[in-house]
Order: sequence, then C-alpha cells, then structure tokens
Amino acid sequence: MLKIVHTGDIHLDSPFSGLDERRAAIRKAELRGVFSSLMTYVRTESVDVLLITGDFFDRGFVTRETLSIITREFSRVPGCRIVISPGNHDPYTPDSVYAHVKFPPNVFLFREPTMTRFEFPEINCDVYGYAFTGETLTASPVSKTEENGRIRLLCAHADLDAPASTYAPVTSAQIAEAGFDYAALGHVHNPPELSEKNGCVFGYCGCLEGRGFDETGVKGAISVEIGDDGKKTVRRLPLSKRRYETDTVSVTGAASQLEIRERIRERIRERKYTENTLLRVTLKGELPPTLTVSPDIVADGIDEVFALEVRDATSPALNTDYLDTDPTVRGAFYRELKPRLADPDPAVRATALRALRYGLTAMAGENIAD
Ligand SMILES: [Mn+2]
Repeated sequence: MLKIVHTGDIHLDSPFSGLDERRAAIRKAELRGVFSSLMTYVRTESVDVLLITGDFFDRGFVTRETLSIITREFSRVPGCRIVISPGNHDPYTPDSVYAHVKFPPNVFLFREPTMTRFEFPEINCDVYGYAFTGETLTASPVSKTEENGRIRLLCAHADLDAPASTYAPVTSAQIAEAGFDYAALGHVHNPPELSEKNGCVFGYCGCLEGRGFDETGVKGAISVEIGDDGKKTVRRLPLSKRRYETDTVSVTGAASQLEIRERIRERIRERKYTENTLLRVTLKGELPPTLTVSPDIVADGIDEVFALEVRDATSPALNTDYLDTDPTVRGAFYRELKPRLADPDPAVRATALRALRYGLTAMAGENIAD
C-alpha cells in the first residue's frame, strides 16, 4: 500500500498582521508548530510520499529559525519522499530560498514551469509537477502522462477551472485525461469537496492553519492511501491549532455596553468557542439611540477566546414618527440628518448614524465614552 500525505499553502512566516504584536508572535510560532505536527504524523504513520503543493513559504524568504525547523523535520523522515512544487507566493527563482538551501536528499523540488516528473520505481510511483518561476504562470502546464504501470500523482499549484487566471489555469478535463491516480492541488485556502473523474481523485488540501477571517474553520492536510488493488482511501486530516470563526449576535434591546458584552459571552458559551478560536462578532439589531457602541470597550475583558474582534452594525431604535414632528431641537437635529441617514453611500449613512447617536446622547445630558 502506498501512503501519501498532501499539504500546501502553509505560508510559513506569515506576518499575521491582523493581530496585535503579542498574538502575532504566538501565531507565527503556532504555524511552525502545526507544520511540525504534520511532520510527526508523516513520521509515525510511515508515509511514503509527502506532496507540498506550493506556497510553502509566504514570501521569497524565510527566517533562519523556520529554515532550521524545516531541514530538521525533513531529515527526520529519510524514508519519505518529499516533493515540493513552488507556487505563486514562493516561486523558484535564482534568488529564492529554494535555489540556495541544501535540503536533505529525500527532498525533490520542481524547478521548471513545464511539467516534469520524479520517478520512484521502488514504491511503484511517479510524481508529476511543475514550478512557478515567477508570480504568475499564464498557461496550464498539465499534459498527458506516460502509462508505465506505475501509480501517477500530480503535485501542483494551480487555479482549477478558471480559464482567465494567471495562476496556472489547469482544467478538470486536463487532469482527468492526463492519467493521474491522484492530483494534489494547492492555491485555494478554503477547499471545496474533492472531485473524482475518470478514476482520478483531485482537489485542494486548503491551508494548514487559518490566518484570517477569510480562512475560517478547522484546517489541515489530506491523507491518501492507494492499495495494491488500486483502491483509494482519501480523508482529511484536521491539524490546525486554532480556528477563525465569524458570528452575528443580535443585541436588540440591550441597555448598556455591559449587556452587549454578556450577549457575546452567551454566544461564546452556546457555540463552544474556546481558547482555540479567533472570533469576529458582528453586532446586529436596534439599540436605544443614546447607546453608542465602542467595539474595543465591548470586547475588553472577554478572554474566553484567543482573540475577539467586535464590529458594530447596529442601528438606533428611533421613534421616527415622533422625531419627524418633534418641535424641539432634537427633532430639528434629526430632520437635518435625515437625508444623509438614507444616503445611497453606506459610509455616509454610517457617519450620519453616528452623528445622530452622539447628538441625541449629548442632548439627553449623558457622557459619551468613545
Ligand atoms: Mn496560498
């Protein structure tokens, strides 16, 4: 039986710029930690082939620490063939890390933008692939493979079924016709379900660890086992240390920021978000016009999750019939702002809403904390 693990889009040394300095440093270390967890799996499960489908690094360079972890982990699995196909974030160029680092002999790196292959007759397997040699690769390099009785794998960074893409626009039809048994793809961080065509299973592994609110949920790699009878067992391996989640909390009727904070806490308990969650909460609903939400104040003190970002999308519960005819300065203020509260530009509406809240709060004689 042939044991394969498919990973990619690890983006080692990502800056995690969406987080504060302390949390960003933790996340950078965790990303390296998840890579090490993956390599522990490869070692303990005696995996034959590890396919890394591009964007192994986030940029053209890596830190010394990251590089020493990589070479150490790779040399701890001498029996595993590690195949890397550089992607658009880590293209193979003369001044890239790939061109300078001396990897252990069990590492096989694609260096050409055309499809080539590494042959492993001892495990009855050929691995096909190519390298990005710049930030783009405008044509699909995938073509028919040689029928030689060996298992045929593809290890590639590609933008599947996106004909106008400049990131290796490979098509499902090309993969299905090429003769692969399994086609490992990288580039898409939130992977759709795997596909199967013409006996070939193919698709994206997704990133190994989420890096922002556009990469939500549990992330990981893919395990592929091909039996001597050709039977394939493919399953996802959840490996991520933490997960990004987005949620919407209705705060209609809340009378204070403290109460809003409690509603968020309730949601955290309901959904069982924990220290492993980076949470973005969008507040929805209607609040008293005199209650102004300060996202930082609301989020302050909630330490049940690793990081919390609060976004305010509430609107004031206005008795507009009353304000329309209110003869006092409150009514006049409201009528002045009214056209802007209905402006087609959402930024203008948001500013007007804020002005209305501040104004009504001030007129009610309350202090504004912001
Ligand atoms: Mn990527």
